[in-house]
Amino acid sequence: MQGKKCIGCGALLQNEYIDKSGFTKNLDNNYCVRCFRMMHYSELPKILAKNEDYDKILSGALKNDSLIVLIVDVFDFSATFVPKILDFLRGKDVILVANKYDLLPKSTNIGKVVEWILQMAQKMFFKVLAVHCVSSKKGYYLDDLMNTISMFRLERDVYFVGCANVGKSSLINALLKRFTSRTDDLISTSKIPGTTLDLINIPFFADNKSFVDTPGLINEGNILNQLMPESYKKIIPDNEIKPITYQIFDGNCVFVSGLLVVDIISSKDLSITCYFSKSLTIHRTKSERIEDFLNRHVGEMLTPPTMEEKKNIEYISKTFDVTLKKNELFVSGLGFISFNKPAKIRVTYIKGSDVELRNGIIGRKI
Ligand SMILES: Nc1nc2c(ncn2[C@@H]2O[C@H](COP(=O)(O)OP(=O)(O)OP(=O)(O)O)[C@@H](O)[C@H]2O)c(=O)[nH]1
Ligand SMILES: [Mg+2]
Repeated sequence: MQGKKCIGCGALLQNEYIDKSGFTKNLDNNYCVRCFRMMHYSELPKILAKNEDYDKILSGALKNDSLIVLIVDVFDFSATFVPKILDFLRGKDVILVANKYDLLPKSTNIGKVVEWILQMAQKMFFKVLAVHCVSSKKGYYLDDLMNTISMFRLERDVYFVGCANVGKSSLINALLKRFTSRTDDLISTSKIPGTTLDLINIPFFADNKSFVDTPGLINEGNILNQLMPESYKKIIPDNEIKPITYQIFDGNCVFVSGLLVVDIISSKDLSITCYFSKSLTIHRTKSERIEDFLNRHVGEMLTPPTMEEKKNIEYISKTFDVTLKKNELFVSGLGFISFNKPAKIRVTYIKGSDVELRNGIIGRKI
């Protein structure tokens, strides 16, 4: 017989191993010690979900006729709309939800973002029933999403699936608060990818069907994987992003703290618009000083990375051609820069983090 599960993370409750998932002193408790401490002391979790278990957990749970809410992070879209998850979900009924819409500038046209997301889905030959932009943090557009879920549910459970940290658990909590009498969080959430450890069944519908939260797939190319949790706070934006535009000339470069350097090799009348957390430092200087600047200032003026992190990271450089169609430089887990003109650029970044040029999500079109 299966034992009782922690309501916060889905781990099986146990009272034997203090450093393993699901530990609680009293098996009558609803939450394990890890989740209790996350909720009441804002402690960051140390035990995290692992990608090795992902396939087993998900393939065991999803049936061919399941209704899936696939959640992506609208600010980190290209890193959270990933082939591995899409391949799992092909042929199933999927509602695609872009969460964290509150991070995009208020002036963003939501219709254009939805259109952009549909184009991205089409490019991956991925069919969806509908696309929604929401914010579980601010409660934006939850009613619209709930209407779509009700329309397509047909007496089925609803599975919330997606990469780690996109806000799956936060979205379920937000729906519980909006549509039931709950007023506080039920499921544990945190800034650290890998918070939900196993499936969590949350009875929600009058026909005894449930919302099912699932662990997230940890995206290896996310810049956060190269850093330590103390830096996450600065990198992950908390509030609406305020885009900042700079004029920039050949032979100049832009530092985004010590995480990214964009060096302009050739262009004319170039201006770039940066979309990053406001806790990061944007610094312009001459290109010939890049290496010297990184050596001297990372861990100090250019933090993150911290001095401690600096010891374990390696920088690599790659040249890109910004074009009419690909006018936005995206760095997984960090943010993006949009260009107003074609340009040749050299990008220096932390080895292991994914960097790509893409068609701009909200940046000005060239
Ligand atoms: N700005 C903003 N942050 C959000 C939103 N939704 C969730 N977050 C934050 O994103 C982080 C991750 O949220 P979770 O709900 O734990 O994400 P998850 O997808 O369940 O993550 P795993 O369980 O690790 O797979 C937390 O710090 C949340 O506060 C949102 O709509 N806007
Ligand atoms: Mg979760």
